[in-house]
Amino acid sequence: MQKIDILSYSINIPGSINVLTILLAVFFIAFLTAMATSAQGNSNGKIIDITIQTFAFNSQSVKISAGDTVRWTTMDSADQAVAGSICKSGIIPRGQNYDFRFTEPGFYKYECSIHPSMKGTVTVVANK
Ligand SMILES: [Cu+2]
Repeated sequence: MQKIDILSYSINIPGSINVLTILLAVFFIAFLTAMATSAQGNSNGKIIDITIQTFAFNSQSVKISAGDTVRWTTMDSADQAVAGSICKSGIIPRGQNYDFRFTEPGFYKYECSIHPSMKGTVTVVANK
């Protein structure tokens, strides 16, 4: 009995090692992917959220660093749209968003192309 146990144990070892090796490889690849993604996130700057609610941009004026991304999200039931000199969203339906990454320092005005009384500004300062 004991001999059989030892035999089955020694047979199982290589199988366990293979599974362990595969698991370790999978975790290692996942880890590398996570590291690469986070490094990329840093070089791409922050995400600044602006909600579009009750026909207004909130916040109406934001100050960001070059390389940051502004994300406009529509909360109104009406369609909205962001239109500036360098950013044009097209129609943003409710619950959806539009991302634009500002890479150049400057003062950017924009409005909603559907409701031009909706206005906002983005000030982009140089990334130190
Ligand atoms: Cu609008």
